Amino acid sequence: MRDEEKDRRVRPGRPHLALGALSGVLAGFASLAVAELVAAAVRPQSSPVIAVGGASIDATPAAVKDWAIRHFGTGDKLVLQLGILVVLAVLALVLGALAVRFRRLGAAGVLLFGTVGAAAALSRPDSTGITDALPSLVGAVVGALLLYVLVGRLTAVRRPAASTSDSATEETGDGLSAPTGWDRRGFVLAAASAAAASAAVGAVGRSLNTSRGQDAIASRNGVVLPSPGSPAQPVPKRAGLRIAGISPFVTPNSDFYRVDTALVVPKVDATTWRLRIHGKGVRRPGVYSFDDLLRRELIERDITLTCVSSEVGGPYVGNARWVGVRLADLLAECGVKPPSQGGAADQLVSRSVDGMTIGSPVEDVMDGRDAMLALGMNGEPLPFDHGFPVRMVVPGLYGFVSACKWIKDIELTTFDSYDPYWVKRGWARKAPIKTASRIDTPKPFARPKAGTVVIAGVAWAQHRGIDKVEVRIDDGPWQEADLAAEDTRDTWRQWSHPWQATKGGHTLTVRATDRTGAVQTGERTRTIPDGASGWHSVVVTVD
Ligand SMILES: Nc1nc2c(c(=O)[nH]1)N[C@H]1C(S)=C(S)[C@@H](COP(=O)(O)O)O[C@H]1N2
Ligand SMILES: [Mo]
Repeated sequence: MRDEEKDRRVRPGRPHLALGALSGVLAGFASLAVAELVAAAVRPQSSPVIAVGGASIDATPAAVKDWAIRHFGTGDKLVLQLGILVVLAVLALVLGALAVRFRRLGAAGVLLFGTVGAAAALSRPDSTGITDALPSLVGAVVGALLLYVLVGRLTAVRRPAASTSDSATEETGDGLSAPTGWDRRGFVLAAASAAAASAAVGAVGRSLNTSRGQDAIASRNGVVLPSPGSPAQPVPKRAGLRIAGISPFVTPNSDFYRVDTALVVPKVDATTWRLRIHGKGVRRPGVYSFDDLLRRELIERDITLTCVSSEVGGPYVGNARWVGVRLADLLAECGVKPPSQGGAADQLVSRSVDGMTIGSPVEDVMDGRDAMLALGMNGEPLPFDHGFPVRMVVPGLYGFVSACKWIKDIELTTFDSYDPYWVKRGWARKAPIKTASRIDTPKPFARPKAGTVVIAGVAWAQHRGIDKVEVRIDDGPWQEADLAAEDTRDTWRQWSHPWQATKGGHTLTVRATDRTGAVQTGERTRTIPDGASGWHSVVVTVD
């Protein structure tokens, strides 16, 4: 009898540890699933993975973030979320195993992680209040209870009535008849139903979350962009070369690069959207609705947008036709003067609904260039990914110092008194776009046939314009490439060069000269703090 009793004692040996770890993972899964459902009721951004992900993006050192953008591109956000899930899974395994010995401690651990998620959600710059803590907290409570119950099944044994205070004594039920001393049937049943319930709850939460923003979608569908009072000149026919592999002159919205910190793309309802203009030296602060902007004279301009995180030859550059309101006019209406005319503010800080802050020189946006609050992109309202309902676009400045998407607030201030988001993370306060050029074709490591090979690509020096592009084969002389027609000095320019390719390996290099006469420097620098410099080279083998 004693021996038999002993056999049924809890011995957290290997199998129990493994099942404990499994319980931990199931508890974690249940927590996230419940959180997803609660987030659908609160707002998608408050779900723990999104909140912790957002917090990690903000806390990531600039160099690492830059590396992530370069290596994973727009997929960087997916990689981050998968990373968080992997870390959570490992923690859940450990907590689950721990819970086999220390049941309460395991459950408390789950609650602790819930608190971390809640804290992250509350500390996000776009947090809308205390309810943002709910998804993490409710999820954690459910997860903790589940872990407690599941591990209870693992430690359920028959004990003499006068047994110790081991937590296992709390258990009764089916476990009593389990031959191995733990409630196998109860565990399998509880685990399987928990997994199934979590999957269902998670799926419902997911679909509710993804179908959110119906008002925003409806408002976007309802936008009719009036024809611009100041239309763009037609793109010259010869601005776009017919060469396979070259970047099209106008980048379609679906191919336009996307760089931002938003794990959930903000879906803003244009009918309730407002833009506030205020701050230093703003004599007549204003609040504008989307309709207020639509009623103004609209300008239409072709402007090439460039990201500072694009390496030499990198992909984060695109050219679109934007329609919007001239920013300088709006600022003047609010009584703002540029510093050169005695204005008090030299920095314009734009704020987005997701808490991004971007600083631009007031002088630049009021110097006569076509800085605008864009409402349309390539003939349609801004896509959500690109800032619907309104974003800033400033010719000649990298996106991180100008192109605020989902904008909601413009504050006039000084560079001395405020550092916006990227500046706090080591990037430059001011960043005009560097003169650059890229070989689009042939691709690196291509194997063209000997004979005429057309080398072609794009060059840009927004607001200065491209004057010349030169190509060099190996260490040969620089040869002038043929330039396509220029659209405006705010757009990129295509170029091509027919090369009589000879067999063997060759290095093709390109450099541009802008209208100020400055030749693109061959000196390589990193992207941080104010943009990469250096020449783009492509190595090919001619067969
Ligand atoms: N709200 C918000 N606006 C933003 C950003 C961001 O992270 N959040 N990123 C900026 C950067 S770094 C660039 S390069 C451009 C990119 O614009 P796109 O995604 O439309 O190409 O948006 C800018 N505007
Ligand atoms: Mo950027």
